Amino acid sequence: MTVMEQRGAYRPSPPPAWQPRTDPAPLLPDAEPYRVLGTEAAGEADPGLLRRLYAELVRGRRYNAQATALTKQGRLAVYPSSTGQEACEVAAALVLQDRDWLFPSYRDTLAAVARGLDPVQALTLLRGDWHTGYDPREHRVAPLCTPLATQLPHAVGLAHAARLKGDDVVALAMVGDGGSSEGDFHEALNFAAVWQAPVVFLVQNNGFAISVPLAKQTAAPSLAHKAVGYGMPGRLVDGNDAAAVHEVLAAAVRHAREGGGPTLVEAITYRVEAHTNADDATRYRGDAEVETWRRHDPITLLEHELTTRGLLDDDGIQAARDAAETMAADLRERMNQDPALDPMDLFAHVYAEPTPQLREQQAQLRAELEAEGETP
Ligand SMILES: Cc1ncc(C[n+]2csc(CCOP(=O)(O)OP(=O)(O)O)c2C)c(N)n1
Repeated sequence: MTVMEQRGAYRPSPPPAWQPRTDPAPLLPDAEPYRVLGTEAAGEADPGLLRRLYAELVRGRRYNAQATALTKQGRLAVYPSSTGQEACEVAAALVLQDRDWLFPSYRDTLAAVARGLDPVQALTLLRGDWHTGYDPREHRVAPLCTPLATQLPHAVGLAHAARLKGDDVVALAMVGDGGSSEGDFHEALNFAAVWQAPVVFLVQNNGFAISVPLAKQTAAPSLAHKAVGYGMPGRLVDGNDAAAVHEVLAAAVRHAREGGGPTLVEAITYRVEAHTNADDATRYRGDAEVETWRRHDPITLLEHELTTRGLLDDDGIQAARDAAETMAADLRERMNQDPALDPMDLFAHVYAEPTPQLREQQAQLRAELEAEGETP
């Protein structure tokens, strides 16, 4: 048979059937960030929860101010303030049950404190005294994580393992907009969706990764849209509206707990202070932008809602401020005491079985301390 004859015998058939594996429409975020305060939805919010959120926001703001002051007094090496982002911090802590796990980044000290961590212990790492500074298992708060996004695969691993063991545990992992450009972000979200792990990812989009604005690090319509590519729902929320953040995160936690898999929540917020006390934010952004966000302040928004609805009066506001002041005074006093540290602790928790080199260095340090009359 000639080639032409063979061609003549060929009958094109339609390609094998194809359809999307899941319907992408329900995974897409809404066009506008979800809001509660100042809308009709606020009338349905639990007044007790709103008052609790308010007290925690006021306490959180005071904590940020005190920690920043401690850096100026040389008592704290560095502090990444979350002023302006307190709604995300507090809501993330409050939506979790005791048995759940929080995976914070370095900026999320407040979330850890709102979850019950001792305010001084939460600053140990930033004081440069000791590694994590607290037992992560006590309050189920993973170490405050400085390498960007590395806490995300940890959260997925923990949540997946808990599910395999049949434990009713949800992990909530926090990350910044800059962290969403990391490979670990991709790997964590991909595996979380493939395994349907009970994880909630909270991206606090505060506008900047140090001096880099969001537009210079992603062309995505929103960070929440990234969820669709992994096959999980993406939700967009006003990150300064504590009631809205709480509602969206609570729904995501419930969904994860019920076996529905992970959710990516993008909270639109703003870092009104510099990246840390070591940064000069005036070099990369203008006062007008900061001022616009100061007028959309999480505490003012909630206070306005509560007072106009008769759920908070001057005495209530004063009580929240007094409680915050008491916490700040205690923090100040305890942070002004020199910590008692044992240099030999350098060798603790490094390896289960120390290497010969470490043993040698340990013996050398012990001898030096003894020679100086210090008992290790
Ligand atoms: C893997 C890694 N790369 C770079 C850095 C340096 N770094 C520290 S903070 C930061 C910006 C992070 O911005 P973002 O994730 O938006 O969080 P934010 O500080 O705004 O809360 C960078 C690049 C780091 N800590 N870890």
